[in-house]
Amino acid sequence: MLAGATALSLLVFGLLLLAFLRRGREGRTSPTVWIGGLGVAMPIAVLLALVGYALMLGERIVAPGVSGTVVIDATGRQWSWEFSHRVGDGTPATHNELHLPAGRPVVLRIAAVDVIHSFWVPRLAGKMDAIPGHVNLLRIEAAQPGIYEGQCAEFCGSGHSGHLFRVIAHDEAGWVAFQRGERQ
Ligand SMILES: [Cu+2]
Repeated sequence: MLAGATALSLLVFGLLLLAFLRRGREGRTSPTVWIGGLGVAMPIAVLLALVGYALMLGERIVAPGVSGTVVIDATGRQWSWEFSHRVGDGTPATHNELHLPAGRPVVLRIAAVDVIHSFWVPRLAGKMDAIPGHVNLLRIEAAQPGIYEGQCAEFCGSGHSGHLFRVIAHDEAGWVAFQRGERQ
């Protein structure tokens, strides 16, 4: 977006400068060409390209089924989060601690058991509503191993301000250990 906006700005300011430099001289290009080309055709081409790119990106953000994708159930309740990691045998469900592998896409199946909550890890992804009886998908990816703070972003009662959790992104070895049920 920045590169595109910069290129368009340069073009517009360049044309403006040209108009000042050639002030008083008769232009050879008709106004219709300017309006049709730069006023109609170019915006349509730019907007179509941007819409296409946005749709592609949107699909990538929500679509599960990418190979190597880890799927985790995230369930909100008053006032805790439960995470079911569908990996390994007998991997325990965790409370208020979401474990995932760093550098790999993870699809969360987000729901709630009582009222509407909202799953939010500001450094990893946008907010996603956690709704009773309905599963919302959210694709997240932690680029680096580490701990990321998360919180409920929908007022959900008197315990809302304490409705917090953390995301623990493991490196490869840590993720293998977690899947084996070894907690560090
Ligand atoms: Cu909540």
